[in-house]
Amino acid sequence: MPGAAEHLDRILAEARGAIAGAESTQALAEIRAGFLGKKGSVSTVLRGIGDLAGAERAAVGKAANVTKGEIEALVAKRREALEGADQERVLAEHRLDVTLPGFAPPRGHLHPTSHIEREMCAFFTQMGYSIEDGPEVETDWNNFGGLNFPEDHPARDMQDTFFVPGGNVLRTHTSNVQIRAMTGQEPPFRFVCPGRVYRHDLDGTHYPMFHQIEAVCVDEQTTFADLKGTLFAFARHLFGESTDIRFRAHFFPFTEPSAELDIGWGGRWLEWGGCGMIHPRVLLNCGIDPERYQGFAFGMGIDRTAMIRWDIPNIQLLFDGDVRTAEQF
Ligand code: FA5
Repeated sequence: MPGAAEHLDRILAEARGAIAGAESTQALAEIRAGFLGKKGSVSTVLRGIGDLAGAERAAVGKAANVTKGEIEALVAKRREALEGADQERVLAEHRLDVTLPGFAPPRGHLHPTSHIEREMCAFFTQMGYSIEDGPEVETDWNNFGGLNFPEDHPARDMQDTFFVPGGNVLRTHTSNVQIRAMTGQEPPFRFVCPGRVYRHDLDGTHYPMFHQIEAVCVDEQTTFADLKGTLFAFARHLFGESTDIRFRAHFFPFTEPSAELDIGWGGRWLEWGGCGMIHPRVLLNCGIDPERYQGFAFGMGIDRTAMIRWDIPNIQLLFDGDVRTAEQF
């Protein structure tokens, strides 16, 4: 093959220029195929050596293989450079600024009812009251009978009861815990019991499921003055020193005398709870001697307390599950 060496030199020079000018790995692969692929110029030379005479065949074959090796080396070097540049570009485009402040995850909030319930319980535990508990599905005796509600007496209708099959009720008030906690306990004692209660009731200040807290204090000398003093201190602690508080004579079968307690709220009186001296028959029902012991009890709505405290205009706002309500407290 005349001038084979020069031909291969030209191919190599051409390859050198083309490889150096390749701007992407894709372009580089196409350039490589133009020289070393099946129809590439070096491959064509290699295919032709079969027609050459012995000595020339060896020389041209060797030279072509050297050229092929040099082109492979040039391609590998250029590929490495292009891949490095690609990586640099990706890193620059997706740069992550680790000094940027992160996104704060949303924080949970106590529901206003839970918030005020804790505060109400703390007021009493600081004064030595214990915390008692009772079930929400209750016997007729603990919810009504033991509390001196006569059988078939309209007083049971005072509380729009939900009856449960089998003779039980959804407790209508936390006063059921009076019977549970006092039965078998020897005075003196004082306790509070917060919890859920249920009534067939619905308007801006009433809800079918709501929360009450009950307080009971029994010993040999507790009087109505103690009841008033405790309630006034409690109301002022929750709503402020200048709170308007009013006692209004009332009837409950389980207290005598009894009163309802109103709080001045938004230019009107809002009922907050009921109270009175525990009826001697209730003490007797719990095995406590009413000739020796006496005491007071009161109970109020916890949700109602939250409404008064934070000027929440409608009780339903507390129960519609909108986190924006809870986030305001
Ligand atoms: C009672 O439930 C008595 N057990 C309270 C009591 C305890 C009196 C101990 C004497 C001694 P009353 O039905 O008035 O009383 O309810 C008490 C308070 O619960 C109300 O003043 C009000 O604050 C709240 N309340 C009553 N019904 C609802 C309701 N449907 N939704 C929200 N709060 C209510």
